Amino acid sequence: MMKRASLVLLGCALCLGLGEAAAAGLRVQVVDQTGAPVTEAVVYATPLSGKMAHGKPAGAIIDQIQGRFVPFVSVVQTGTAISFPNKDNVEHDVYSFSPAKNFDLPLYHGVPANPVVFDKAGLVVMGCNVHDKMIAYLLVVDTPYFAKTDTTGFASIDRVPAESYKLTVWHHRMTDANAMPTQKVAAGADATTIFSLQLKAQ
Ligand SMILES: [Cu+2]
Repeated sequence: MMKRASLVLLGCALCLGLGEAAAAGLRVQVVDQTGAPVTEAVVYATPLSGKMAHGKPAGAIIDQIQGRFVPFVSVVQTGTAISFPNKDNVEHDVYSFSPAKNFDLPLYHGVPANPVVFDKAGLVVMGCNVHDKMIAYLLVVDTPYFAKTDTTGFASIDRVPAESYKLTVWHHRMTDANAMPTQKVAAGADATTIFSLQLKAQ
């Protein structure tokens, strides 16, 4: 029986592709200055050792649905190709003047032929040049370990190698977007790291 159990464990470690490092998770809660949970905050973890899983990041999608970008907030690893399908009956344009990605997809229906590759870390704020209310935020980060908080303010970054990380948090209503709070944590400590943000009114 013992032998069978150890084989099962070995099989699981191999299927996760983690090599000798055990998998662990990072759990974060984000609250605002009143203690209320903050949804749509981005949390990302940078290994202090600098070691990260290699490989091309999977692609991502930001839809246009009923005159809105969906999701409103995204986070991807540097190098990710994002497709921008327009699911509305009216044409939309997608553009950004952000230093991390200055681009424009001229007015279109359907799915543009080529995705946009986000090859530089930083914040990308996107809009549509015919619908001023359309806005989307994309944080491009130099790590594959990231998550977004849910409506209860919690985010889990799962299956990270068991080591120490710098956790960074960003939210689109932060009073100072250039001062993203950070905390150092060890994965696997089984604790929730709490961030308290100063947010502008909605
Ligand atoms: Cu539009």
